[in-house]
Amino acid sequence: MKNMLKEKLAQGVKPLGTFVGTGSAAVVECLGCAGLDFVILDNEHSPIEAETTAELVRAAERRSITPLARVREISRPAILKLLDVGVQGLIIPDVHSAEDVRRIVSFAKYAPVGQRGFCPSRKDGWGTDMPGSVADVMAHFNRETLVIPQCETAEALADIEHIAAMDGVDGIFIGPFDLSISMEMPGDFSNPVFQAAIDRIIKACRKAGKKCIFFTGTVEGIAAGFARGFDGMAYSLDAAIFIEALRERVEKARQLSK
Ligand code: 3PY
Ligand code: MG
Repeated sequence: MKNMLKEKLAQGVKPLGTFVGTGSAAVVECLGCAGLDFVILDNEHSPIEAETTAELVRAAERRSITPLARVREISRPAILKLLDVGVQGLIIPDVHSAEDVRRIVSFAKYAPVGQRGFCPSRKDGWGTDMPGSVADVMAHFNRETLVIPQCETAEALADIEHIAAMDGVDGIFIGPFDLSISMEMPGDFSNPVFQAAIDRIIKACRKAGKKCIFFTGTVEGIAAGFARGFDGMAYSLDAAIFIEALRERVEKARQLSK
């Protein structure tokens, strides 16, 4: 299956997505109906595991919204299971070093780039959708699978030029909350030192020819992020969007009912 998000990132059409933590396939369908480009099925900060992820991927495919997953940890089973149920890219949190990234690539990409284990699985219709020989399938998934480590630790920031340039890395996803915490300025996003770190990450990605994706909790932040030069933006998370939209309506209804 062609990775539409990869294509949109290459074309510079400003793809927009959100995190999903509710584990609801109906919510994923709604996000597709609403016109988002990608969803990040959050296996880190929510109860979602690979089994639920498979159901959410089906919903995403039904509505042509690219399913990515954020992995729970840097381990072979955590990465392999998500790729085998058909997610088209990985966001990997809590990266501390180039060695972490080397391990991520070795689990996520087939030889010769990495050492991903091979088995017919949901991603290829259990062998019925294989695009050619085993070698062709390996090359296909290596090409179509996005591997995007997060830059959200001071250690990753310190080596970001090296990390962004590594083979098998398609881009970097900045986690502003954890990065600010790791830089000992929790939530102080306007701090010039924090802003300089963001510029450094963008520059490292540009120099390496890789994509840079940012997270924002506001609609204004989406436009500001694209204006700053991010290739993609992740806006908020499903539960928070639902609460905000509903709260607005509840408040309006209460005002109108006075
Ligand atoms: C962070 O801000 O730390 C993130 O990981 C965003 O999801
Ligand atoms: Mg984080």
